[in-house]
Amino acid sequence: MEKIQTISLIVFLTVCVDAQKRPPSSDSGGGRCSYTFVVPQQRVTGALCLDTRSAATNSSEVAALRAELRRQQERLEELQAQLEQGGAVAAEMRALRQESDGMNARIAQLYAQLLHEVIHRKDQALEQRRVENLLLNATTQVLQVSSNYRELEKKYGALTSILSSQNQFIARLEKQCECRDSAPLSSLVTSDPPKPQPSVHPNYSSEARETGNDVQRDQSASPSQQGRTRGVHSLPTAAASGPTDPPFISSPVTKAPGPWRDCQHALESGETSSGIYLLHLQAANRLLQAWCEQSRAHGGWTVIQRRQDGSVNFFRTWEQYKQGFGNLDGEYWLGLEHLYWLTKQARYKLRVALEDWQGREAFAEYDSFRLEPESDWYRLRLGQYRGTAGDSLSWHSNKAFTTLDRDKDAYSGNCAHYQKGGWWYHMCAHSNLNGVWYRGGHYRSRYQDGVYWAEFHGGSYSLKRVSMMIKPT
Ligand SMILES: [Ca+2]
Repeated sequence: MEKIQTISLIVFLTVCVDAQKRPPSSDSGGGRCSYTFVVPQQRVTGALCLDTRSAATNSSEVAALRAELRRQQERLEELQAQLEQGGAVAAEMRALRQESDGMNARIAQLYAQLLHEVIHRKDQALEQRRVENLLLNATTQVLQVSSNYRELEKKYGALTSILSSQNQFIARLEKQCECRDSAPLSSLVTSDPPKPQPSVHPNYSSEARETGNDVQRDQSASPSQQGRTRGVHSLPTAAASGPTDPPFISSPVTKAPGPWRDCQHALESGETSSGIYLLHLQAANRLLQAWCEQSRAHGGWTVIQRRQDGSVNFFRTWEQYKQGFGNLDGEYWLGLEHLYWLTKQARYKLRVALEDWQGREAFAEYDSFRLEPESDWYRLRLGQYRGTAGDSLSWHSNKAFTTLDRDKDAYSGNCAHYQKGGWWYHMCAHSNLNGVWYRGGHYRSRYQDGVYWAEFHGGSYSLKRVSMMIKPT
């Protein structure tokens, strides 16, 4: 449909038909009109022409425009989506910023803590240095005290040694005094032992005569002579020596060699005279020499200890009490180790024979006697008492042996130190036959350190002769 639109301002309309270019027969779309609006305008003086030939292309342009529009819309949507996404990113950024702020605050807090810690550590280091200094001072003091203690110990050792030699010296002086009373001056120089008194006691008389000779040999024999004696007759188990004291002097075996299990064994084998016998302890497979008392109290007694003239110092160490010391035919101690093995062989009884300075005799017998091994400090195990001297040893039963250098007694100090000899001390003693041999009976000493048996004359009376003997029951 074609018509001419009339606009109020239209002056005239010219229709131009381009018949020449587009014949009606060839135009399948029918007659197509083209309009030319001539709009008078004040500025336009000429005619306006519209070329309607481009109408066909306009539709494609429109389509293209629409497509473009759609594309633009899609792009717009895309951008909107991106914008929305951007909003999320922004929110995320905000959150991150907040988090970062929080982290900063936390870092600041940690930094403050670290500073505090550093300051604290510094204080601690100062405190540690102070404690270290204190420790160092204390250690120095301990070392000083320890050094002082060692020094005191050395002094104590030296004093003990001096004391021991003084005891010996006093014993020698006493002997000399006695000699001065009964012998010419010349005999004082040779330090001869007291001459035995044949009338003192019939049981001791023969023994005492021998003693005089033995002691003389012990005191005056030259080292070479003694060495020769030992070279010939000494036993490997019978030697013990101290730094200052004479060693255990082995004497020649005066009797026919057995060897015997003990003196009772020798007696039963017909050896009826007293003297030194060679014994063989089968349990320990060891040989030892001992004095056998074959006449007193029915004989068969193995003498394990004897005092009679003060010729031997009994203020000795553990090792010496363990191995034995003295003169077998004079004063001696048989040795704890030998005693242990001896009394292991059978059940033995103990007889303690005592004699005072007036010649009065007494004895104490115990129906069993044995020692525990050295690991139990040679603890004494004693049986029932009988006798005339009184019981001054049962109090010491079940007690360990104590010496100058090994304190096993119940007293706060060392009993052996005060009583000057090894013994089975309890809280010190009711008896000690290994003390200082004082001449004359009652003695004056700061300590109760004589050869005493409390039930027989008390603790301040030092006995003249004592012996301890054992025999199987
Ligand atoms: Ca003690």
